[in-house]
Amino acid sequence: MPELYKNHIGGKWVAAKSGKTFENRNPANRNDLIGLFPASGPEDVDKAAGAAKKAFSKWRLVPAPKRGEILYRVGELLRQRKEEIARVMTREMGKILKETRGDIQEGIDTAFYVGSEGRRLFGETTPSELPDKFAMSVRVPIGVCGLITPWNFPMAIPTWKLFPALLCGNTVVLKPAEDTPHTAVKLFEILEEAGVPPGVVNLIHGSGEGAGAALVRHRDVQLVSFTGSSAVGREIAALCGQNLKRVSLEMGGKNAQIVMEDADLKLALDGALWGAFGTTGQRCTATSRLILHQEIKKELTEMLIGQVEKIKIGDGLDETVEMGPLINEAARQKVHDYVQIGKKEGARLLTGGTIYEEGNWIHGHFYRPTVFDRVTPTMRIAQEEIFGPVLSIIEVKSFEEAIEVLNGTPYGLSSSIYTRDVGRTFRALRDIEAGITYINGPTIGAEVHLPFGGVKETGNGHREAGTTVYDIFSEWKSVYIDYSGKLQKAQIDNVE
Ligand code: UN1
Repeated sequence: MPELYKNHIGGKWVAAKSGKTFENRNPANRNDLIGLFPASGPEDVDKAAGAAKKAFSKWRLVPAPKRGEILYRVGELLRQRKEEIARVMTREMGKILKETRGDIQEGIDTAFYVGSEGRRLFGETTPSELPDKFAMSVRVPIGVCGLITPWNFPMAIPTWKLFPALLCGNTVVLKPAEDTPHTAVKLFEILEEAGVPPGVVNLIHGSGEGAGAALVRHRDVQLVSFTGSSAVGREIAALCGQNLKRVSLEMGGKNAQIVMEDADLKLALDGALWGAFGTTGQRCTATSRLILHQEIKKELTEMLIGQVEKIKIGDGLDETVEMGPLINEAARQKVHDYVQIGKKEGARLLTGGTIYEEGNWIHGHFYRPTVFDRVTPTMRIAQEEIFGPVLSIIEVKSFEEAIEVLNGTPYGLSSSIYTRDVGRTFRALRDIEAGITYINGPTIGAEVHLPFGGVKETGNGHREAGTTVYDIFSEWKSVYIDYSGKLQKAQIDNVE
């Protein structure tokens, strides 16, 4: 019998009201059934939102430093169980152990970083324009937050949202991706053990249509924070707009790495390999376009192909494997479809472009790392997010052209340029349209204490992580205290 997992509502582990479940299988081997998880519906969401609403009345009054101390305990428990959870994560979503350990480390870093904010969470004081009057601004919690998170960072991304939401005094309902419910269960075991009071955090498993949509629509959910595809993000934004809910969206990317003729080519090669094929290309920060100056294009392309063909594909639980499978069959099909589109558009396939089904790997969703050359900036493979191990090489003649090509997509999450020229570095920092820019580093590698997010259609103007995340999860209240003992009128009594 497969293991049966549950939702977590009001401090209790409970099945979906309908009794329905869905399967969670290992993407490296579909014969490996990890367990059954509740296929929740609106009635389960309603219970979870109710529990969160009830818990909010007390949680908002717990001093922020005390809320932070609970997060320190969460961080400590995550640290103790890092290896165990890394294995759970690799088994359910496929990325290699080194990366799943990194994903949990990102959660640990977030716990300690956000926990310490409990003793800051600063507002401002400022002189009033009137005598005997005091003015300040303070942060206040929003209420019940609905968090909808993706499968590619099953620990890091939920913690980026959940920990700041809690620190600010909100309560939460989390709906993790259907492909990674097990990691979310592990996180909730830890939240419970660390002493987060019942109802403050609630976990609802299920699909976007079955559970996610009900969460977004629920009248008691005041804020929705979503990371995922642009298509779903647009729908969520529209629903939230109708009800004037706060909504924070983190969506697609079409990130590029520029390599100029003066770059350290070995360094640029290592960056491109990690950026394009780390996490099997399934990061919103992944490098999907490599913009090469014509003078170094031939040399770097040859170096790249030599390395790409050596990448060891397989089960991420094997420490010698360098690239795991894609998350599911639909994702593999999407990647394969884009490869056909690229070929039809006239791009030249240099390596990969096929499903990988050798030896033990016939039961997993493996795909060969793929590189296209002679890609032009307007081709679909250079414009649309593929979310897989496909890299498109675009040749340029100048720095100006490189920046223009980099900026020429609807997205603007991460970006990178390899050059040794200080002037170009600063021009790139000024002119690149992206939320994150790396100089002489790949497009991936964001740290939790800097703002994370993108411009243009990547997001809706918010930034997670950093000091900016607290602006998502709190409201500002301006406070005036008049101790003059008389009616004082701003703008009217302070005549020159
Ligand atoms: C994501 O791609 O969804 O910078 C998040 C990085 C990671 C976070 C990525 N620290 O790639």
